[in-house]
Amino acid sequence: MAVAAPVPDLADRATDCADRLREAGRVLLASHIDADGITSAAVASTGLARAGIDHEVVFEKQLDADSIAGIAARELDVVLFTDFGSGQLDVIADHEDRGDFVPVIADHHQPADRDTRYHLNPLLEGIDGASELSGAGASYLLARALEGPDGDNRDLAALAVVGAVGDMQDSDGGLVGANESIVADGVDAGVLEARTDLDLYGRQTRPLPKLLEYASDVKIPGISNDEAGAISFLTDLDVDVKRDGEWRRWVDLDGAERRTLAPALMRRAVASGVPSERIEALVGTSYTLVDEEPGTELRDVSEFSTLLNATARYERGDIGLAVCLGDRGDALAEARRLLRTHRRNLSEGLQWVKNEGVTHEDNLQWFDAGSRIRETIVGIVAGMAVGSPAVDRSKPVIAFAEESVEELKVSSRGSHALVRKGLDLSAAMREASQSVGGDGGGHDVAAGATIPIDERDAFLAAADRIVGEQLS
Ligand SMILES: [Mn+2]
Repeated sequence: MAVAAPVPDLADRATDCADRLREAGRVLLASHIDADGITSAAVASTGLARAGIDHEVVFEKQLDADSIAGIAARELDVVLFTDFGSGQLDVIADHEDRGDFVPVIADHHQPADRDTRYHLNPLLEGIDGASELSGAGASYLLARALEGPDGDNRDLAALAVVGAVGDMQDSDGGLVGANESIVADGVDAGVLEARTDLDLYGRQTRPLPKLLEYASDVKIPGISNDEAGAISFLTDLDVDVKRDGEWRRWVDLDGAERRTLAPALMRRAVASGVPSERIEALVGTSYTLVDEEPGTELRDVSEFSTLLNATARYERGDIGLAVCLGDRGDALAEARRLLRTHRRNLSEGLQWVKNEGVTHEDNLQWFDAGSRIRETIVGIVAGMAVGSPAVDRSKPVIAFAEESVEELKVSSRGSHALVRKGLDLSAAMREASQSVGGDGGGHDVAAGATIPIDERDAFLAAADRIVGEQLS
C-alpha cells in the first residue's frame, strides 16, 4: 500500500494543542454526536487520560450560541472541541476574548472567519477535510502529540478509521490522503487490517442472502431487494452457503469460497446490464479491527460506525463512547438494542409513508410525519421512500417532522438522475427556508432545513417553484 506523506505542519499544530492541554487543570471535552464525533471523543479522551490530564466529556447535537454558552457556564479553563468548533469560531472566539475559556479545536469542517491559537484542522494546511481527514483523524493527530515516554497511541488509529468511514470518507472504495497514513499506523500497531474485498455492508454479521438482498450501493436486478433471487443465486453456486442448516456469513467463508462468490456476483451484474463503473464499486478496501471478536459488528469498521450512529440518533453518545473505550458488557448490549430499535423505526417509518401516501405538487411530492417519525431519522426514511414504489421517481421527496413545539424539521431527497437534470436540493432548501424565516442547506441530492412550525405551506410553495425552475 502506498503510504501518504506525513503532514509536518499539521503535526506542529497538534504539538501546540497538546502542550496547552498539558498545562490545563481540568479539560472539558465537547464533541459532536455522530460516529465521527463519538470516535473523536474516544480518541481524544484516551490520549488525555494516558497523559494524566483530568477531563470530562459532553456531546452536543449542534454547536450554536446556546450550547457554547452552556459550555462556558461550566467554568473549566480549557475546552477541547472535537469534530466541530471550527465552523463556530466566531462565537467561540468571543468567549475566548471575554476570558470564559481557552479553546483547543480538533476539527475538519470549514472554519468560520476567525482564528484562534490552538486550532488543528486539515483545511488550514491545504488538506481536504471532506475526504482526507475526519474529526477522529484530527483527534488522532492530537493524541499522538500527547504521547508520553511510556508508550505510543498508534492503537487509537483503529477508532480514527471508524470515524473516517462513519463520515463516508472511504466512498471511492477506500481511504486516501492523510487517512491512509493513519491506516498504516494502525496496521503497524497490529490493531487494523486493510484488504481488498467484496464491498457490501454487513460482511461480519449478515447471513449471505441478506448481505446480497440489502446491498443498496450497487443494485443488481434479480438480487438486490429480492430475497428469493438472492437465495437462488447463492444456491446455484459451488459453495456451501449453509452449515448445520444455518446460512453462513461472508466472514465464515474461506478464501477459495470468497474467490468463487465474488466473481460470480460480478458476472451476474454484467449479465444484468449493470454499468461497469458500478460493478467496480462492488470491490473496495475493507478495514478490520483485528482485536475484536469475528462475526461481531465491532470487527468491521463500517458496521462499527453504524452501531455508533444508532447510539447518536437516540442521544446516547455516552453509550457509544463507552463501547469505543472498551465496554463489551452493558454498553455494547445497549448499543445493539438501540441499533435494533433504529432499524425497526426505519421500517415502521417507511411503512407509514407507504400507508399514508404522499401529496403531489407540480414539481415535488411531500409527507408530513408530525411526531410519528423522529426528526433524527425522517431524512433516512425519505431516502428509503425514494427507492421504493411508494413514490414517483420523477420528483424529489420532501419530508416534515416536528423538531420542537416551534420548529419543523425538513428533509429532502432526490435521485442522481434528477440532479443530472438540474436538481439542487441544497439551494432549494436554503432559499425556500430563508424565505419563511428558517435556514437550511446540504447537498444537491439530499438536503435539509428547519422552519417555523406554521410556515409549512408557504415553504412548500416556495420549494415547489424553485425546484420547478431548476428542472425546467
Ligand atoms: Mn466529522
